[in-house]
Amino acid sequence: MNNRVFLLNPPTKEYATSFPLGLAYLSAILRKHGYEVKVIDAQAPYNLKTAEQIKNAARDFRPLFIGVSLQFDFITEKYKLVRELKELGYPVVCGGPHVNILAREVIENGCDIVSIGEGEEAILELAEAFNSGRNLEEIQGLGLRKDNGDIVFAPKRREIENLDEIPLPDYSDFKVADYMGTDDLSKVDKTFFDVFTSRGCMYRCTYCLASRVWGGRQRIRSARNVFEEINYLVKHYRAHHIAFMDTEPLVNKQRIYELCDLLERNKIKIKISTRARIDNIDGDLIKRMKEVGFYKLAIGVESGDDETLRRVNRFYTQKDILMAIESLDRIKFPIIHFNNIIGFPWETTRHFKSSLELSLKIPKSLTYYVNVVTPIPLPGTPLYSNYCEEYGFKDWWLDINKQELLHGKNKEIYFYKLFMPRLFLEYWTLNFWHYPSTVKKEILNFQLKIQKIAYGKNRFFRFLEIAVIFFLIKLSVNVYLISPKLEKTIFFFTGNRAVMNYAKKFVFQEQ
Ligand code: B12
Ligand code: SF4
Repeated sequence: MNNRVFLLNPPTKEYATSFPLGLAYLSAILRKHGYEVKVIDAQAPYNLKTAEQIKNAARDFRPLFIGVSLQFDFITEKYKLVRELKELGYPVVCGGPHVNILAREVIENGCDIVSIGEGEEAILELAEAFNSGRNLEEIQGLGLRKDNGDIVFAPKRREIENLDEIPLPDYSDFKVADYMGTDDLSKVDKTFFDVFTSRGCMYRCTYCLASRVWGGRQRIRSARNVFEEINYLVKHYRAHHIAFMDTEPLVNKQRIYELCDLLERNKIKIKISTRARIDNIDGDLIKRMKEVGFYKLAIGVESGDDETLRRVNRFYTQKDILMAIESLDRIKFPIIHFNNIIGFPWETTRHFKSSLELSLKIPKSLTYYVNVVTPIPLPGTPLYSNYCEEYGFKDWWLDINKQELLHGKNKEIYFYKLFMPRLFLEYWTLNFWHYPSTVKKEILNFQLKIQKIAYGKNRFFRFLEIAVIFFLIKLSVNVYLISPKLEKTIFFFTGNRAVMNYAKKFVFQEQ
């Protein structure tokens, strides 16, 4: 019997900012059942691994099988690596968000076996089956290519009902320094540890695939179980910042109240950032959360326009957004992050104006930051399937040029990126929606206006300072539109240390 399992987060240009939670969950459950596990995160920025190093490590480890986690970024390169790993002679099993959406594509591109859905029970059953010779086709949630070439899928795997039964993620394979450049977390002014307090989302926003990845029903961990993880991170790693990364942690309010009580009773001092929908903002709850260390809320407002909000299935209005903002302002919640998406295919100047109008109504006393992106038609979402034929972007993630534009680091507009790292121009450059040049300009201007409002209201910059910086940003964008090379040449001084240090004033480290 071989009890060794090799797990891999494959290399990509999009580096990891924290430990790979998915693989940490899988290694925890495997180790609990006596398996020996080797995990490689080839995306850790201070310890990047090449394909050759990965293959050598897998060869030396002689595993029962190789498990690879897949997100869609640079997926064609990941497929290439999967095929190379197969040549080592070990079965390759793929799981993760991309597999949950496009399992057939993953098999067609060379993977032996795919695991759809949560991996904890699946990977155990799979390891046992490899050793016992059980027919893999019987294992729920698996897909594979049979000897006769047919691709078959077993029935869907049931979701894990009691999330508290899953062991806490095992981080013993990872080093903080590989991700942060230092082992001393007190030197890093950034949230490092991600915690998932629930799985699944009951909403159905048309641009999001969360419910397709995790199921359309929210399952929650108990407050005690979440507390145990936080307590472990604080005691073991001296963590001082953590982020709840699940889709909507605040849906069950009672659970968050209980968690607040546990943090307070046990005198756990930690800063927590969390995601929240506008319609889950409850003044009393947020006030209590603030008392125990919650300090940042990331809110996907998405739009200030009621028609757009309806068309993306958000089901709240600008009025509701303003009411929530008012209550956050009353509580003086430390930091709010608003995420906006503009440029949906039906949107015109009228829609952009409503979002701008909303931004102008945000009170000056609220400390907030904004992200503005154009919509990405992610595979598995209605935004993709409803528009892929009309706009000609079928299977766009398989196009390496598009991946380069979206995730590659070679498209940065120097000056713009230095001062406005929160604006994702790559998304706009991809031009899924064939914006005419007038609309492109309008989107860029809109992004800058929204940022200017946020900066003007929240930061202690002099008026002249903001005016000059935004003038230069606009100039750099316009030069870039004419010639990226020219922009690079003109704004070459942005590499200057003094300018870089000054730019830090504009960049909020914890975003
Ligand atoms: C945290 C997070 C990040 C962190 C990653 C931190 C880290 N090192 O893990 C950061 C900020 C770096 C990040 C970046 C990106 N992310 Co991200 N991210 C998330 C987020 C919020 C949570 C992911 C997570 O931790 N899940 C928890 C773990 C437990 O789940 P999991 O990894 O899926 O693993 C489970 C199963 O999938 C399965 N499984 C996974 N791997 C394997 C392997 C085997 C062999 C088996 C059997 C099972 C299995 O078992 C696990 C346990 O149940 C999700 C959205 C969400 N709320 O779900 C998006 C999400 C995963 N990200 C997404 C995207 C697109 C990206 C980016 C490409 C963003 C971009 N720039 O456009 C980059 C890619 C970076 C990269 N290469 O990893 C998409 C994925 C879409 C897709 N179909 O691939 C998601 C779903 C968000 C979305 N847009 O809807 N992300
Ligand atoms: S955007 Fe948020 S609320 Fe909407 S489906 Fe995705 S996770 Fe759920």
